[in-house]
Amino acid sequence: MRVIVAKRVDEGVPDTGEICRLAAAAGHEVVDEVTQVRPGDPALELGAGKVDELAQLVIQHNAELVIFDNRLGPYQTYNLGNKLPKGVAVIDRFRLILDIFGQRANTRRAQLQVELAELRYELPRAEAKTSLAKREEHPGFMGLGEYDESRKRDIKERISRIQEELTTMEVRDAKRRERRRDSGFDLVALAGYTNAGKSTLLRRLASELSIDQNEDLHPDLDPVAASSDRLFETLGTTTRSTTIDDRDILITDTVGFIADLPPWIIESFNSTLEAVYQADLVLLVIDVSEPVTTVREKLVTCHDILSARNQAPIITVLNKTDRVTDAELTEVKSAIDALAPNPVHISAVSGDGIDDLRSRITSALPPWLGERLVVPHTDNTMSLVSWLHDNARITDISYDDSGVMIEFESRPAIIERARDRAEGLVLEAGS
Ligand SMILES: Nc1nc2c(ncn2[C@@H]2O[C@H](COP(=O)(O)OP(=O)(O)OP(=O)(O)O)[C@@H](O)[C@H]2O)c(=O)[nH]1
Ligand SMILES: [Mg+2]
Repeated sequence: MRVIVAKRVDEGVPDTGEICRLAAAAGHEVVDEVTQVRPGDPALELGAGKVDELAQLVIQHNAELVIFDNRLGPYQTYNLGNKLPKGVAVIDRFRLILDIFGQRANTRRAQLQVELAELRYELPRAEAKTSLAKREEHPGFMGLGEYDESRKRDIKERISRIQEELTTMEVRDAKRRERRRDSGFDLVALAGYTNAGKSTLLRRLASELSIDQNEDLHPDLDPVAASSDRLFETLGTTTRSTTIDDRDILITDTVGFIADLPPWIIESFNSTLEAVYQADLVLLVIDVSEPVTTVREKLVTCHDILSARNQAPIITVLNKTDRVTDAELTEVKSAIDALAPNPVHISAVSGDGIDDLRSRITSALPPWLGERLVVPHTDNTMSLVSWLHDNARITDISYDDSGVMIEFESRPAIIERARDRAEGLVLEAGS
């Protein structure tokens, strides 16, 4: 659609870059923009004169849609609609983000999450309409009020049914994470602002494809798919395996972050973000090629979203170094020093710095512990040895008449399992 974007800021210079990229990501063509520096107007968001100017531009460009970068209340949306030519819709940043999510949602989970976010967006609007109708004495309005009452009930019921289904998926995911940890995998998650380069880095780090059948299917699974410069390219989760220093690692890519996301959108995507919150390590990917103030702001946004739930250690990864000079990189590093004291810098596209990143990953993962087991020869001894070959790093092994001595290093869960199995062998030999 032909679109005019509008943005109001309290002070400073309005920057319409991101809202234009979001509009493009939704498939729109931005034909013009209006901006204003002033306090928000309760009725129209912009000043009345600015809205007249906006209406003129709409006519002049034959625009079909107006997108506000600001959050619009239901009354503001209604009032603005009245000021514009008939048939021209007005939406805000959040409605636009939901539209993009809706277009990209190609898995059951993504669809449920988008629907949940939409219902949460709609609920206060239905409530506003109901209370408006109740205040009116007009009988026609009363009819509308009853309609909205039942619409409100429907929304609430649907919300709780979706939440139930998402919870079931979360339980399934949690079990899968535990299974994966039990079989010796460390879980690493990619997080970061949309367009930072997470999916590109995933493809760089993990060339092998190894995905559970019931993991969300996503176009990113296509190993030759080129990443494009579109915001919110990734919605679902994609997991691939890699091996670093003998450690089997699963890396999960997920939905990107963006500024000013209201809590109801973030909550709607919690089911996807759980992969980040429950990881052993988070790689926070930052696009270092943007202006220093933008890098800082985006880093703050990412920390805000993560800080609510994240437990894992975080490595800050400054990506796209191929686009900056050494001096620029140094400048960014010192500007974010307080937020991200020890970042790794890479180019996911050229491969620069990837080896550094790999070694930082292994040193940040929970350390492997050493263990020494002596087990008797039984029918099942060799199966324990081969299981340890698969799930641990065997540092020494010797056989004699009395049994087998195995020295190995692995994650605590594996050591626990190995001890149990060794005990089983002792019992078996004794009986
Ligand atoms: N020059 C350069 N471009 C990069 C680099 N890494 C990624 N890009 C480009 O940046 C754009 C976004 O990359 P993606 O990997 O899709 O970003 P993302 O973080 O997965 O984005 P979302 O899925 O929207 O959250 C693409 O056009 C990539 O080709 C890099 O190291 N250097
Ligand atoms: Mg992506």
